[in-house]
Amino acid sequence: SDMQQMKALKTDLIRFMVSYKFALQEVNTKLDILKQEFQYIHDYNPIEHVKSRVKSPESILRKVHHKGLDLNLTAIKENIRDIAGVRVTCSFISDIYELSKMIQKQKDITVIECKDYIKNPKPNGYRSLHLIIQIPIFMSDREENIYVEIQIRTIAMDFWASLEHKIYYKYDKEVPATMLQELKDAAETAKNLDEKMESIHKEVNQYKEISSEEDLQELDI
Ligand code: 0O2
Repeated sequence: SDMQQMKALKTDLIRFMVSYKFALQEVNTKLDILKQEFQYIHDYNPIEHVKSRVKSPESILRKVHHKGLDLNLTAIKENIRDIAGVRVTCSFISDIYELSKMIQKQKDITVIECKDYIKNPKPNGYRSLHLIIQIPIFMSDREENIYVEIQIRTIAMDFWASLEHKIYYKYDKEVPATMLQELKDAAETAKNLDEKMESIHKEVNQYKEISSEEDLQELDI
């Protein structure tokens, strides 16, 4: 009957929405554990900030339309892989790759795709490391693999991307050429800053290693 159909649809929809919420919780826990473990063991924290979101229904529908998908949950689930999104900011580029490796090594995570817009920036200057992963979530009567997009960036990359995003929408996607060029220049500046910070960071680490060797000598170990 109609009533039964409505009820079934409602259950499907609720399951659909909460599965992304659960997947984000799983990923957030993993990141939090990595962050804490790193702090305890290495006395250093590669993760500055983590932010996650479930894509809004409007935004999902826009993407369905844009990609010319059938309007059903199965098609959406399989083809829109950033419904659950996590953005991680790190201090240094080396942290990004370190963190990405640690995520990819985890046995319950399947890496579907790794897009390196740091080695290959987008033409507009956008840089970030994107991982599309699948993570299992365990519910009362089933197990499901859920896609999650993890974007890993430095603070400078994030600063650039959020300004670019704002400008893109402010000009309703028709950004004047001069501003596009300015953004590209800013992306180059951000890249130079990242490289400079990385090299200073490395220098400090070398110094730290030397001085801890001295500590050991002092301790006569
Ligand atoms: P929102 O509002 O952040 O959710 P896809 O369309 O995702 O299947 P694509 O284009 O290959 O395929 O994905 P890509 O390049 O990995 O980009 C996905 C997300 O990365 C975007 O999500 C943005 O969050 C971010 N991103 C990519 N390119 C840019 C860019 O040039 N500038 C900024 N500021 N962010 C970018 P959405 O869904 O487009 O947007």
